[in-house]
Amino acid sequence: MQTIAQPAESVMASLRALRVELPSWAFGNSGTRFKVFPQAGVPRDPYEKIADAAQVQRYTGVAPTVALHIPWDKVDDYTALARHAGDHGVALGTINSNTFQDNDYMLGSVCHPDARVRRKAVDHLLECVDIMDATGSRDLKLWFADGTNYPGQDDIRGRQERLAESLRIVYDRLGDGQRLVLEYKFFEPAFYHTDVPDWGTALVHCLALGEKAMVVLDTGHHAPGTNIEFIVAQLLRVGRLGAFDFNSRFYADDDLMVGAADPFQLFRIMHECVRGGALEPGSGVQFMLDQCHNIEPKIPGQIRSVMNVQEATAKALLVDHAALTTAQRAGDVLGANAVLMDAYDTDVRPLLAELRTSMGLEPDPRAAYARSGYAERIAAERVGGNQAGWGA
Ligand code: LRH
Ligand code: MN
Repeated sequence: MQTIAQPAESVMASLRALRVELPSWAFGNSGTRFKVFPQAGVPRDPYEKIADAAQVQRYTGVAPTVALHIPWDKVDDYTALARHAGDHGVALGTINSNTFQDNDYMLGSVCHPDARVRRKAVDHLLECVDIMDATGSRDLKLWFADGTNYPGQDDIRGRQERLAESLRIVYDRLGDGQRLVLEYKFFEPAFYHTDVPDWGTALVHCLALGEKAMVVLDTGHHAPGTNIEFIVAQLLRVGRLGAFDFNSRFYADDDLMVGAADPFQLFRIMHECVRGGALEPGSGVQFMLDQCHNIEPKIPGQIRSVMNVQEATAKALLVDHAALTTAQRAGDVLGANAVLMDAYDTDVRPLLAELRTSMGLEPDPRAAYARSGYAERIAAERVGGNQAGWGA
């Protein structure tokens, strides 16, 4: 693997400006339908989750915001929670709604046949916008588990009308500077059809709503074999890529550490992000992690994940675009592929260590965190109470 002598200042500047938002729920217990394994020191409330997220910011320097999930992160005073985040050197980010855990939502939420249930779901989404007013968050993230398990169970077209109607109510409530970001997923928990299954459906609804509606691309939400970077290129082209939920998977929505299962795919995605201007300041593209550390320690897992995003981004920023364009225009298939592979095959770890040093940070965030004794301290202190989880 080749290293890079002196990276251009523009590369270092882009890496210094990279921002990765952390999911509060990654610090709580999580698992599968088979088992949720508790871990020592897991937070018992949103305050402790934010303190743990601040550790990732402390050692990586590029993770200054924490996404909340409602009601998992419900508190009496969101302004106080935002102040607590500030005291820890971070801020509150995306507000994630949850219309997938209430008994009333068995047949859906915003797409449910019963108007009373749809109203209940919409009221929750409106409550999330109220929370955004208190936390100063820009984005309301909407993911709907809505769908059916058997053909004929419900009217697919009718459910789309209900979805559009519900989204319109929420969209019209958004204040200045606020957005809704709509996430798609091709299956699970619904196993026949999902009401927002793909980027096309999410885009159709966002275009119908207006400029404040953007699409969320969760890297674990596509059918195997999907060319995700093509979707990235297209959504950036039409100006509707609002956010990423980064994670990786070998099979389904495994929510493993981003870049762990397929670092080359993450590089190809970041290559299209560079090409499409997603790393430019003000691009409006939020890079967020959406992961579950079911068996691995959670704070180190988040630190490693942020480092994986940094590595893929650094490699993408090292692509020699002039040479690539020349080879592409000349129909030089192997030459063009080689330009991209040269960047991918570059060991960017020394460059990133140098970057961290230039930011006043330890070159190896994982080693620095391990030396801090924080893990041992929270394991000793956080005894009693209920460990946070998905509350399912
Ligand atoms: C759904 C999803 C969504 C979140 C949840 C934690 O699979 O990706 O983004 O609300 O995970
Ligand atoms: Mn997600």
